[in-house]
Amino acid sequence: ETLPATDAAPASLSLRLREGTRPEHEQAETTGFVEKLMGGELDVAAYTDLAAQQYAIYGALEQASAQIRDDAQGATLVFDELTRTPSIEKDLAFLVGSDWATEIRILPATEAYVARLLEVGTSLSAYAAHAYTRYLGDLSGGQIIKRMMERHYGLGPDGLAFYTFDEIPKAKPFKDVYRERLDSLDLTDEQIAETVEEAKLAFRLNSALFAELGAIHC
Ligand code: VER
Repeated sequence: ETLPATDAAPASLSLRLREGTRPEHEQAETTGFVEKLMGGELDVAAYTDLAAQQYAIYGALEQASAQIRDDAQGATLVFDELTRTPSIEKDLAFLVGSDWATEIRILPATEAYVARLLEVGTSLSAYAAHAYTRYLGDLSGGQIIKRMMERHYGLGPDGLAFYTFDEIPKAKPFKDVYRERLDSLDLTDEQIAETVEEAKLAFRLNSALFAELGAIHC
């Protein structure tokens, strides 16, 4: 990779996020849990456990979304069609049963992830980082995960509502709009650097969760 000339326009936030989290993405994608889940070596119980952790994570993320909406800049990043909590609730009702809320248990790595979201999630830069990491991931790799869960574990559409964005028929144009919104935020250089750092942390929190799920299911 060549360094930009000093007079070149600085890279956009969306590009800096993509480039800045590339190693962390690679790391998350290649954890044993993810590789085995994707390869059909695990079972529906492993997928269900992941869904339960995501229930807690999206509860906190979407609580932050509801608050950041009150901020003019924050509001530009909040899209109702991304909201995942009701979809995860549907998936868990199917996967676990109507008593899912008392049956699921939240792992320590999930608690740490949720704590971070509750701590910083209503700052604009941190919200941008966490929402980017999850939602653009769900619209990208998430669609591959959906196909693998269908193929290997006979799921879908019941149990896979999380990966189904009814109001986003095409991920690509939506992701383009989302990146434009990120790039239109009025952030200082310092806030941009903070956003990239927080996104790296968001990936690491996901990897730590996969490690814990791997210790249980692999
Ligand atoms: Fe990734 N992802 N991903 N991903 N992803 C893409 C883009 C992307 C993929 C594939 C792809 C995660 O895991 C996976 C994220 C975030 C995350 C492709 C494009 C696979 C196959 C897996 C694992 C099954 C995880 C765990 C995360 C974060 C929690 C983001 C944010 C993006 C958008 C990158 C950008 O800026 O364009 C094919």
